Amino acid sequence: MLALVHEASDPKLDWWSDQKGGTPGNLRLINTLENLRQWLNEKYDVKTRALSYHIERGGIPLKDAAVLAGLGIIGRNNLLITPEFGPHVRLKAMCLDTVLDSAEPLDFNPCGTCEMPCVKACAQEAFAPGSFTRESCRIQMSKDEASKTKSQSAIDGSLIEVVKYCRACELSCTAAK
Ligand code: B12
Repeated sequence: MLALVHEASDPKLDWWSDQKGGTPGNLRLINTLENLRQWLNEKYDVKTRALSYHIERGGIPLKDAAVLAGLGIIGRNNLLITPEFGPHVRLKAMCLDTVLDSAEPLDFNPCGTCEMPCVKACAQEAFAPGSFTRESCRIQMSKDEASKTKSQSAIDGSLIEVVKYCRACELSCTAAK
């Protein structure tokens, strides 16, 4: 399981386009994972398989996997929240043909005493029923997709069309140290 920090001060990492990887952050994760796979093979003779981002293409639910890997917990905003970086991480995973020690569950509950700015920040009130509603979130994402902007690519500097998805529930979260 790999997690890459996406600081609020570096939003370009999360901009979606037709370029390789989808986002510059995901491209970095793909490249890092490839290096790691090669190293594991050469140094330890461990065979690996990179898993797709999309569940319907053979991927896994990455937040759940990250919880099981001991990286964090699922927060009230329905995102993986880590003690070090709050929800400001993006994930990628691989399978290995070896058995690793399992992680301990984290003793970490940042949402317990929080006033839930994430719930208030959502323009679509996706948390109004008491838990996350994918359909409401999807309405916002569709709006974001319909308002693509021309921006300079963080990968090669060219002018490209990007989608800047709403991250209100992530960016309002105060869990990071
Ligand atoms: C499809 C998808 C979406 C859909 C639907 C989201 C959804 N949750 O249903 C849409 C397009 C709406 C979306 C929106 C966003 N997404 Co999205 N999305 C995905 C994708 C590709 C699959 C997620 C999925 O369908 N999971 C299965 C469903 C059933 O999961 P779920 O609804 O979240 O419910 C589970 C959890 O709540 C969990 N759970 C709840 N409590 C607990 C407790 C424990 C102990 C455990 C183990 C589990 C657990 O159990 C539920 C069932 O599995 C993943 C990548 C991946 N392969 O995982 C990224 C991913 C989840 N998205 C991500 C992000 C960042 C976003 C957005 C912020 C937009 C953006 N900028 O990209 C918003 C945030 C929405 C939100 N608050 O959840 C990140 C999350 C990073 C993080 N820190 O958590 C991921 C992991 C991708 C990545 N690049 O790393 N997304």
